[in-house]
Amino acid sequence: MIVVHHLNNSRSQRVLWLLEELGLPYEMKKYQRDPKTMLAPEALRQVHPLGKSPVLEDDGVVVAESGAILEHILERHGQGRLQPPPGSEARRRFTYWLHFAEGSAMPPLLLKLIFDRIETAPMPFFIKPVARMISGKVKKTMIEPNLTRQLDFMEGELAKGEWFCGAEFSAADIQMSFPVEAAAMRAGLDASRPRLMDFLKRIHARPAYRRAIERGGPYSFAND
Ligand SMILES: N[C@@H](CCC(=O)N[C@@H](CS)C(=O)NCC(=O)O)C(=O)O
Repeated sequence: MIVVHHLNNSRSQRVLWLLEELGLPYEMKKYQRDPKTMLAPEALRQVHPLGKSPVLEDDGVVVAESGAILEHILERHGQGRLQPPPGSEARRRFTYWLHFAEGSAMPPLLLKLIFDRIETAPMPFFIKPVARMISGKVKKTMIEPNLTRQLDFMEGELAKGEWFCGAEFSAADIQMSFPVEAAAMRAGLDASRPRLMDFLKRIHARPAYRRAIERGGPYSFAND
């Protein structure tokens, strides 16, 4: 039996979504973020030493990292579905986007979240202007140019096909959903990038996406 260790409001949503797309049976063990710190509870560290979500258990094997989890599910249970054939150009793109989502797209989004929080964090009044100045500079010189370049790049890539690997929907679209959703929620992705906005509309309309939300609960993309 597949068990998904699911933290509310988190990346494990993508794992539920893939399982729903493939129609695989699974159980969910639910964990709640600390309402103050938004961190995962200690109990997740008993499943995997890093205590992050998602974690998957499948027949005695424990797999962490959402990209690795998606690959594991496809390899063991996918029967060739939701991934382009090995050796194809689409497969090369598939591998690229699977890594890009967490390796390249998420870091600047996470940095933006942290530096936005620094600007509004409670602190002595005489430190606030300094904190705001430093944060503003880092965002302007480093984080925002990176975000803009990445969003432009993703928008351009979607001109090559309806989905990230081309004409067919794949698990790479599931993996890419998180940074695209997060960018729309907190990094200025809007109608000026119509292909990415249309991507969001199309994934939200998928029945499996909706079933995953029903089982796992809604998520806001306001946390890492
Ligand atoms: N790159 C990892 C990131 C895992 C991660 O940071 N998960 C977040 C939830 S989206 C988490 O567990 N946060 C709570 C915490 O850090 O305590 C993946 O894709 O699985």
